[in-house]
Amino acid sequence: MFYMLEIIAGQKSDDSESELGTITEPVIRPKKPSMYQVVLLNDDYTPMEFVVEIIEEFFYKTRDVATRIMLKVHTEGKGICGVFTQDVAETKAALVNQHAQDSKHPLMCQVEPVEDNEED
Ligand code: TYC
Repeated sequence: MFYMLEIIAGQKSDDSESELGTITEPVIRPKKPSMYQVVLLNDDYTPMEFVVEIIEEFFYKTRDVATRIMLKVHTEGKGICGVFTQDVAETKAALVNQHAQDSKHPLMCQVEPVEDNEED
Protein backbone atom coordinates (compact mmCIF):
# COMPACT_ATOMS: atom_id res chain seq x y z
CA MET A 1 0.00 0.00 0.00
CA PHE A 2 1.76 3.15 -1.20
CA TYR A 3 0.00 6.44 -0.91
CA MET A 4 2.47 9.18 0.05
CA LEU A 5 4.90 10.76 -2.39
CA GLU A 6 8.51 11.44 -1.48
CA ILE A 7 10.93 13.82 -3.18
CA ILE A 8 14.26 11.93 -3.24
CA ALA A 9 16.51 14.12 -5.42
CA GLY A 10 16.74 17.04 -7.77
CA GLN A 11 17.39 16.15 -11.44
CA LYS A 12 18.99 18.63 -13.85
CA SER A 13 16.62 19.20 -16.76
CA ASP A 14 17.84 19.69 -20.39
CA ASP A 15 17.07 23.36 -20.61
CA SER A 16 18.00 24.00 -17.03
CA GLU A 17 20.54 26.78 -17.57
CA SER A 18 18.96 30.20 -17.32
CA GLU A 19 20.08 33.56 -16.06
CA LEU A 20 18.50 32.54 -12.76
CA GLY A 21 20.96 29.63 -12.41
CA THR A 22 20.51 25.86 -12.57
CA ILE A 23 16.94 24.62 -12.39
CA THR A 24 16.42 21.14 -11.05
CA GLU A 25 13.28 19.09 -11.36
CA PRO A 26 12.18 17.00 -8.40
CA VAL A 27 12.40 13.21 -8.64
CA ILE A 28 9.31 11.82 -6.96
CA ARG A 29 8.63 8.25 -5.92
CA PRO A 30 5.89 6.59 -3.84
CA LYS A 31 6.76 6.47 -0.14
CA LYS A 32 5.93 3.49 2.05
CA PRO A 33 3.83 4.64 5.01
CA SER A 34 5.56 4.43 8.39
CA MET A 35 4.12 1.57 10.41
CA TYR A 36 3.39 1.39 14.13
CA GLN A 37 3.12 -1.60 16.47
CA VAL A 38 0.65 -1.90 19.31
CA VAL A 39 2.61 -3.34 22.23
CA LEU A 40 0.88 -4.91 25.22
CA LEU A 41 2.60 -4.50 28.62
CA ASN A 42 2.66 -6.99 31.46
CA ASP A 43 1.29 -6.28 34.93
CA ASP A 44 0.74 -8.44 38.00
CA TYR A 45 -3.04 -8.15 38.31
CA THR A 46 -4.92 -8.38 34.99
CA PRO A 47 -6.34 -11.93 34.62
CA MET A 48 -4.80 -13.95 31.78
CA GLU A 49 -8.24 -14.78 30.39
CA PHE A 50 -9.10 -11.07 30.12
CA VAL A 51 -5.87 -10.41 28.18
CA VAL A 52 -6.55 -13.28 25.77
CA GLU A 53 -10.07 -11.97 25.13
CA ILE A 54 -8.73 -8.46 24.46
CA ILE A 55 -6.25 -9.78 21.88
CA GLU A 56 -8.99 -11.85 20.20
CA GLU A 57 -11.52 -9.02 20.09
CA PHE A 58 -9.37 -6.02 19.21
CA PHE A 59 -6.70 -7.67 17.09
CA TYR A 60 -8.75 -10.48 15.47
CA LYS A 61 -6.36 -13.24 16.58
CA THR A 62 -7.41 -16.84 17.09
CA ARG A 63 -7.55 -18.12 20.68
CA ASP A 64 -4.34 -20.05 20.08
CA VAL A 65 -2.39 -17.04 18.77
CA ALA A 66 -3.90 -14.74 21.41
CA THR A 67 -2.82 -17.15 24.16
CA ARG A 68 0.75 -17.24 22.78
CA ILE A 69 0.92 -13.43 22.68
CA MET A 70 -0.45 -13.17 26.24
CA LEU A 71 2.11 -15.71 27.51
CA LYS A 72 4.94 -13.85 25.75
CA VAL A 73 3.86 -10.62 27.46
CA HIS A 74 3.53 -12.44 30.79
CA THR A 75 7.04 -13.94 30.59
CA GLU A 76 8.98 -11.26 28.69
CA GLY A 77 7.24 -8.08 29.84
CA LYS A 78 5.81 -6.98 26.51
CA GLY A 79 4.59 -8.29 23.17
CA ILE A 80 3.35 -7.05 19.81
CA CYS A 81 -0.38 -7.48 19.11
CA GLY A 82 -0.35 -6.02 15.60
CA VAL A 83 1.25 -3.56 13.18
CA PHE A 84 -0.80 -0.76 11.61
CA THR A 85 -0.64 2.72 10.15
CA GLN A 86 -0.29 5.34 12.90
CA ASP A 87 -3.95 6.37 13.15
CA VAL A 88 -5.18 2.76 13.34
CA ALA A 89 -2.52 1.84 15.93
CA GLU A 90 -3.34 4.88 18.11
CA THR A 91 -7.07 4.15 17.90
CA LYS A 92 -6.67 0.47 18.82
CA ALA A 93 -4.36 1.27 21.74
CA ALA A 94 -6.81 3.89 23.05
CA LEU A 95 -9.76 1.45 22.76
CA VAL A 96 -7.86 -1.31 24.58
CA ASN A 97 -6.71 1.02 27.37
CA GLN A 98 -10.25 2.40 27.79
CA HIS A 99 -11.77 -1.09 27.90
CA ALA A 100 -9.20 -2.21 30.50
CA GLN A 101 -9.87 0.88 32.60
CA ASP A 102 -13.67 0.40 32.35
CA SER A 103 -13.16 -3.20 33.50
CA LYS A 104 -11.00 -2.02 36.44
CA HIS A 105 -7.87 -3.85 35.21
CA PRO A 106 -4.44 -2.15 35.03
CA LEU A 107 -3.69 -3.60 31.58
CA MET A 108 -1.94 -1.10 29.30
CA CYS A 109 -0.75 -1.05 25.73
CA GLN A 110 1.37 1.49 23.89
CA VAL A 111 2.23 2.41 20.31
CA GLU A 112 5.81 2.23 18.99
CA PRO A 113 7.17 3.04 15.52
CA VAL A 114 8.41 -0.03 13.64
CA GLU A 115 12.11 0.29 12.77
CA ASP A 116 12.56 0.86 9.03
CA ASN A 117 13.71 -2.16 7.03
CA GLU A 118 16.19 -1.12 4.26
CA GLU A 119 15.11 -4.03 2.00
CA ASP A 120 11.51 -2.81 1.68
N1 TYC B 1 0.84 -11.18 34.46
C1 TYC B 1 -0.61 -11.34 34.48
C2 TYC B 1 -0.99 -12.41 35.50
O1 TYC B 1 -0.13 -13.12 35.96
C3 TYC B 1 -1.17 -11.70 33.11
C4 TYC B 1 -0.96 -10.66 32.08
C5 TYC B 1 -0.50 -11.01 30.82
C6 TYC B 1 -1.24 -9.33 32.36
C7 TYC B 1 -0.33 -10.05 29.84
C8 TYC B 1 -1.07 -8.36 31.38
O2 TYC B 1 -0.46 -7.76 29.13
C9 TYC B 1 -0.61 -8.72 30.12
N2 TYC B 1 -2.27 -12.50 35.82
